[in-house]
Amino acid sequence: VEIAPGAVHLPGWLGRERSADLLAACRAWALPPAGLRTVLMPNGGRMSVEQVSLGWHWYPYGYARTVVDGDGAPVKPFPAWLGAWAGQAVADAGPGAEAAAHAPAALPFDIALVNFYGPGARMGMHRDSDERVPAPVVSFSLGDTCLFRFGTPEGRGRPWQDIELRSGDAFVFGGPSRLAYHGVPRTRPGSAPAGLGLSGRLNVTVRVSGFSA
Ligand code: MD5
Ligand code: FE
Repeated sequence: VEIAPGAVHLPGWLGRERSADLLAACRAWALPPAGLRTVLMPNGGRMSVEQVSLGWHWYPYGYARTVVDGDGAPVKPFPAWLGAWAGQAVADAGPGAEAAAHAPAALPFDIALVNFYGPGARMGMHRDSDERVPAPVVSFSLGDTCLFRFGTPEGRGRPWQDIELRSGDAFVFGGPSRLAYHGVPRTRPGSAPAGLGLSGRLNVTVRVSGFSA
């Protein structure tokens, strides 16, 4: 379902097996060292979402190889299988998401950011502009349903579209949607599928850094 040029929602794309595998991987990634942490923003606020990075460590506002704003440990490796899933989701999303016009060369996916939303956690409207290439971002959701707000590249205000993201959904942000403002105004605690065994919401975004190793 294309909700804007290059922004393609793939409901249920993960299915049961990949959902269970991704959740198990997230539980391991959450552990220290370089595990789940809250992010202190430059304005002194603390994000309500807990986060862990793979491949390159994201902090406000840049990427590093160690957890420069946490325990200082080396960032966990980015697994090749996760890049393969993201590549398959981009292919399934169709040509609009691939930003073919801008792509210098097909760089491999090399970063993932894992966000955990407990009860009451949210993410304000922002755009993801710390990566150096316009390759698509692929998002995978597990657990509680959330309200996802998708705006425009022009600013954090209206117009926007409110969409529900559910456990198992994939979302591809490519082409003209890659730099759109977006956020998560709320989750729906208790809405996770009973069989999954997750209380809260996990979102995994898979990205291309454009940095040289
Ligand atoms: C989430 N995460 O549900 C969202 C989904 C983040 C973040 O926003 O930065 O970790 S990812 C949505 C996203 C990513 C990159 C680009 C665009 C949306 N976009 O252009 O709309 O935790
Ligand atoms: Fe984002």
